[in-house]
Amino acid sequence: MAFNYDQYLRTDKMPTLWCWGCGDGVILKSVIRAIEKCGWDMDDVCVVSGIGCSGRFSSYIDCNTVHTTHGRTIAYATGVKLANPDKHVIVVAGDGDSLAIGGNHTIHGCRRNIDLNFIVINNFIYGLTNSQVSPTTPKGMWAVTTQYGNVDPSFDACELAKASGATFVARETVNDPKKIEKALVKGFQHRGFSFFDIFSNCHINLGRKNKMQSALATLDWIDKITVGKRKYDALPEEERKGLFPTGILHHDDTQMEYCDAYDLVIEAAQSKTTVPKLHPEMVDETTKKV
Ligand SMILES: Cc1ncc(C[n+]2csc(CCOP(=O)(O)OP(=O)(O)O)c2C)c(N)n1
Repeated sequence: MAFNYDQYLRTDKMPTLWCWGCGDGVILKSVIRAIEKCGWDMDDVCVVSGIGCSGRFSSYIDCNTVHTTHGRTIAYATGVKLANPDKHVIVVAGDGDSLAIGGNHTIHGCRRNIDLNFIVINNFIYGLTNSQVSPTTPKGMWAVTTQYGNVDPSFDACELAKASGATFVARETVNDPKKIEKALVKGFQHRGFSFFDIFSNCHINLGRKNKMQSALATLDWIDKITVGKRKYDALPEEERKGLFPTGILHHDDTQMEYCDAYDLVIEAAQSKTTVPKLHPEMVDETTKKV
């Protein structure tokens, strides 16, 4: 039987404002299927999104939603999660939102290992505002702010997340919705900060201005720049250039989650003892050397 998406959507908001052929709808459907697979009740889910085409996510999905300010999704989501630790919080932000204006918030969300599911819809450009360069725009590409070609090296968002302390890091593309769903299910079930870098096609504001005239041409390019992690790992360094590995890139279940750590702080405060004395597992190796 066909999957019934309507029960998860605000159907009165359809059709979406996304351009025809935009990959964001593929991600929306993948998120819905992953929620269903996890058996989550929509009343227990909160979707927090920023500003941008990606920000429309919270308008379309029918659960608790917060459409927040540009670059500040993590701040809002951290508040939602700390106040409601039993709820499932999914954060959706564009590459500009999460890595430019919100880059600082992203690294500290990763560092805290708070149980958020952070989905970066990475279309390599500021989509909504018509083609300003973003931290993931490849070098040499045209953007309205880099009309002679972008000279800034781009971020590998997954490397940034991993280095910042995210305990689950995955990358997939809208060419493979089933794989997105699978990665989301694994990440949603992970207790800690789950970071998803999902490549999406913006053929309108990236593609057609960079010799990829159609949605399909942009999707072909995304296909060419991605390769499964196992294949990627087997490639010699030289051949990895211009490629991004996909799949689950990092998974560490050993780190304490932030709401759990915060419970220990509350316990310590209420018992009027210091945190290190009461909870030695919260003290890191550096502090132990005092
Ligand atoms: C504080 C602030 N600065 C700038 C803007 C204008 N603005 C809205 S969306 C956006 C960029 C969107 O790009 P991205 O985050 O990559 O998301 P996309 O639209 O591609 O999904 C900008 C600069 C804003 N709304 N608020």
